[in-house]
Amino acid sequence: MDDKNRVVRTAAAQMGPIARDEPRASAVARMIKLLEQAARDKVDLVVFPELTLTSFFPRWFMPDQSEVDAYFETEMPNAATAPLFARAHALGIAFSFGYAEICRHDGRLHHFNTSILVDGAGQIIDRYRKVHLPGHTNHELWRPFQHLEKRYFDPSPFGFQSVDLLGGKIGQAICNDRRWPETYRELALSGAEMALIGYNTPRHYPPAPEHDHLQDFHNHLSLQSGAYANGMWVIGVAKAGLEEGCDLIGGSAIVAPTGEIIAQARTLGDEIIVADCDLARCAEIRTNIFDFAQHRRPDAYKRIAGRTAHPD
Ligand code: CDT
Repeated sequence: MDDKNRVVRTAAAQMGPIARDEPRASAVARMIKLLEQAARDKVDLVVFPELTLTSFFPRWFMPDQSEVDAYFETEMPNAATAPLFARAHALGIAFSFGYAEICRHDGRLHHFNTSILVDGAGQIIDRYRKVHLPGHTNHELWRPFQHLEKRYFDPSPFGFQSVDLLGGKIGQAICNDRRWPETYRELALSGAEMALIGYNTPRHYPPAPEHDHLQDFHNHLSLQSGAYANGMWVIGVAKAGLEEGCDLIGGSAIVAPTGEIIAQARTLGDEIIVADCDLARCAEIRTNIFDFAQHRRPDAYKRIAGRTAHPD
């Protein structure tokens, strides 16, 4: 492959709040509007946030599983999202978005927090299921709002991967994954030159409210350090704004392999930001300071893959 000029014109399509009673058709119509805006900008790839089709429902404790399941999709595309697939196909634009997925795996039904990547011909070419599920399992009444991802989703057994698209290798991760250095390193080791990461991040973190003022900083710190230490483009995309009384940060950003923010959202609503992401620029980092083959020392990193708890 010619490593010169592998530019993927990429849009981060930030979404504003989605109301609890907002139908999927409305969210999809908003997505199509952003897609068409991106098309006017000659974009190749549009990246939407985590759980794009509905309100961020893990903030509510729902004792009735059928009420929970109503937020999930059992097939993709489906009637609600078909117009998005059709429009993107007509425009020849690749896109990714997150949704709650029920699927059969290993003989039983699983609930995953999922993100798919769709190519310009409308084919789903990658399905990523969230590895790091934050929050808690039980209804905790002391919190002003819940974060029940550990209750409503199964952690992914599939790990991280990247796929061929637009002349490069592209991988996905979801929200809390972006805070973990292992996410980017796993993606980079799978060959990823660009990571697509949607998020829903409340400004208020009930267990440590003294960190609330650092939410935007920690968001960019994670995206930028992940990009730099792995020599990859990182596209961070928020669902932002005041959603059902919960303040979600914005700050969607396109980060270069040098760790620099190239484009950043200014609002907390539906907004696209666009950048020409030259995948050949990954080599600036990967053939120098982070030349994995030359300088990585996996023999010294055995604990990383060996256990999930700290040894006492
Ligand atoms: N969606 C998601 O993963 N949000 C978390 C919120 C903090 S943990 C309760 C995040 O890491 O942004």
